[in-house]
Amino acid sequence: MVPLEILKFPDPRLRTVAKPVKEVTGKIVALADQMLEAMYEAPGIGLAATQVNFHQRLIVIDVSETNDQPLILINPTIISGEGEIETNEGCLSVPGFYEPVDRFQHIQFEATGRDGEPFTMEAIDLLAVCIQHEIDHLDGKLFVDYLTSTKRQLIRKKLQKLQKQWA
Ligand code: QAP
Ligand code: CO
Repeated sequence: MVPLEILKFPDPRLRTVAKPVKEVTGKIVALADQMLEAMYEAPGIGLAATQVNFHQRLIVIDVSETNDQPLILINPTIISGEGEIETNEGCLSVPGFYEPVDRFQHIQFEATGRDGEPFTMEAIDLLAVCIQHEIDHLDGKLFVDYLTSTKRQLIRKKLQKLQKQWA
């Protein structure tokens, strides 16, 4: 199988708003499994379909130290959030940059699983942060959007320069 390519900021395709998954087909499950592979390979703790240029509401996450707790969340929605936590966030689409971002510390969310069954769940701390970060991707948002425009422009310039070197 062809490995998935991860889009890099400021690629305009990262601004696409993803469409809800209508049905959890074999194709969706196969994409989710490939995304998990790409995420572990990176290595990362979360990846949204938007980042691999599939504009459907699907994210994969594994915040465990042992890389054995994969989560596949289809059509994830935050129902409620409380508290605040600041985390040094990074992103596979913004390689090499980490900046503090404030998010809810505790969330309740709903999603559909790999088996096509909807469920609701609670998450705290890093998992809660990661889910919020990945859902942002599905809405065309990046963590750099929470930084000052000066910082965001600096990151954009540095990444554009690097990408010209790679091309
Ligand atoms: C989102 O990000 C996240 O810059 C997931 O060179 C990150 O997996 C949520 C990565 C932190 C909360 C806290 C970043 C890999 C991975 C890089 C990632 C890099 C290599 C980022
Ligand atoms: Co990201």
